[in-house]
Amino acid sequence: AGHHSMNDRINGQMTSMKRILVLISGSGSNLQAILDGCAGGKIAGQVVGVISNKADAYGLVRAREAGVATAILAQQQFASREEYDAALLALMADYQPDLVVLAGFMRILSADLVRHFAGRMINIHPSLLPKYQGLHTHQRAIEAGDDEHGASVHFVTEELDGGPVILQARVPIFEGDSADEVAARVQVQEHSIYPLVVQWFCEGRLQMREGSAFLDGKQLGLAGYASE
Ligand code: NHR
Ligand code: GAR
Repeated sequence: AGHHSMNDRINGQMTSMKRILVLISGSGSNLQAILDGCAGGKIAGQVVGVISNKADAYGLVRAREAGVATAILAQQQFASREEYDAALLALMADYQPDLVVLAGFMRILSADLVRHFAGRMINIHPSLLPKYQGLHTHQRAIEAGDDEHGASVHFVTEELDGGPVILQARVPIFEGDSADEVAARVQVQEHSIYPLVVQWFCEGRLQMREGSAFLDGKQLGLAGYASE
């Protein structure tokens, strides 16, 4: 493919690289998978910024190594959730993102912020939604005796982990697995499905309309693409 300029003229139409903003709180392995997808030409977009609510998130190191602008917005600087979210919204808007990617971002976002980016913000959640919304999903799946688990990419809506699912990946749970072993197995799958969904969005194939996800104009089912 060689080098692309920011804007390539294809078939007489101006197509531009989508501007991707990633929010993290931790290690940033999903961020890395997306950075690699962009660098390898598999994603028609560029990560224009990485925002963390934790100053020590390793994902910030990954971003800097990739030459991506970073920002830290720590909750301790703010008196209330409302003030934090207002500052976060303003900071995010500065990057003029086409797509906001939550990648291990551990703070619940206010309705105002979510509405501002409606249809342009996605999350990866470590469970087969609608199962196990919220936290500690691996442990909960093990304790329930489930023999499978997984991850879901979904559009972010005001309902926590309740937005329409775009794509899921499944993994087995084996007898005696620890939560860490299951988490590691899930993460391997996350690193393939998240870049794929980001690419679908960047190609203009993915939309949220009236609370449903659409791929190539076709409404996706409750478990997302091709899983029912
Ligand atoms: N915000 C909205 N409005 N909707 C969603 O679907 C969101 C969201 C923000 C984050 C990620 C989500 C996940 O994939 C996500 C989805 C954090 C919590 C949480 O309880 C829950 C779900 C998710 C992320 N956070 C605690 C809080 O009070 C803090 C926990 C901590 O700091 O360890 O914000 O699972
Ligand atoms: C991922 O497994 C993601 O599914 C999960 O955190 C991990 C982040 O890893 N997300 C949540 O639990 C959101 N509440 P990473 O920082 O290495 O991408």
